[in-house]
Amino acid sequence: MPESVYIRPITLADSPQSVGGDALRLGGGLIWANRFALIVRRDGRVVSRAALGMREMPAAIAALPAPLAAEAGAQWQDLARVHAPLVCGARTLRLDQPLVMGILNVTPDSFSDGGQFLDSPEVAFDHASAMLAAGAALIDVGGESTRPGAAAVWEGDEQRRVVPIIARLAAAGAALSIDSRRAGVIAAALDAGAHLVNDVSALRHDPRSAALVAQRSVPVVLMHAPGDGADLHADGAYRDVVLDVFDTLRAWRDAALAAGIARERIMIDPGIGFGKSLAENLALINALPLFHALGQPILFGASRKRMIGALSGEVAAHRRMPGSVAGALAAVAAGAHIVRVHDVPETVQALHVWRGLRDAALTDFSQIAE
Ligand code: PMM
Repeated sequence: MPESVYIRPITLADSPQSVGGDALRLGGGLIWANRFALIVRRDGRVVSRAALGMREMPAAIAALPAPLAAEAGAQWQDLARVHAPLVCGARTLRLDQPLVMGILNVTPDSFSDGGQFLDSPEVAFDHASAMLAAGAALIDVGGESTRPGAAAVWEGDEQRRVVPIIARLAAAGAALSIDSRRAGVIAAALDAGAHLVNDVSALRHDPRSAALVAQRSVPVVLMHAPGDGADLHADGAYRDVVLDVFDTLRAWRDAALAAGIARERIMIDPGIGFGKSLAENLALINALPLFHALGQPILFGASRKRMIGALSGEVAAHRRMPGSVAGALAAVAAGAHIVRVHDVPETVQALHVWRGLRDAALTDFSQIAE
């Protein structure tokens, strides 16, 4: 493996003013970084790591060998990339402040909400409407459980689960994403009114999906799961989980670009809980600011997942709301653009408080008295 380079923001600043302007705005959001680790890997091993201030970075990047300097220069630009809004039909979702995506699993067996909505279209519609009323910017509709060991679902069954509720919610004006890794389901969901594709296999499970997303010109979420995208929980064998997931997402982003998907329509997601141990999930969350260096909006989902249970005494999935809110806040504090959650009102309230604190920090520039 040749050498590779990474720029990981390691210190966040309250505001640019608080550090005399010596800070970079990450991903066009509300987060500013003022120290960075410049990391070089050779054959999978980290061979150098320097901690540098913002003003020291351009010279350090220029001093790298040529191919690394070009890649590091691109990452330096991409860390500060301001993302275009997502166009979802009549709705435009701005990415300059964190958004909440509400989860609607129309499955018999999802780990935390399976069976609640499959046979009750009214209950499903009411639940989605309540999430929207509580402040969800969009609803993610899924018809396949991705929990470990879940039974495979036929494409036709998956389609029958998601299409009616998508059609009904689209008619009511909701922004909607389809959580599927099958092109037939994605096409039917888009026809029914979905606006965005959320593929936990990053368009790898079904060879038809990338061309479909390109042709429909819709935004897509590329989520990381190890393996070939068939077994989403196949054990990842990572040298360094953070840098490996970064490299993999970059390769899949580039494959999506090669398939004709426009750069501004691609979002990335580290895939918390998919083929990762507790320690690996925690490392990814702590390193989330690095992922801005890919130059794509970041989506994050840890809601009610096993890691929340593992850190809190294995409480049952439906009792993991407080821990899930803590996880969403950690992601947003690292600049995640969208958090995918089950507990929308609780998460929205927490984000309002976080936003108030951020706004106060960004406008607090105590001046030296004249
Ligand atoms: N997690 C699940 C399903 N879909 N999509 C994205 N983009 N990111 C995730 O983390 C993710 C996902 C599994 O959780 P669920 O069964 O509660 O939906």
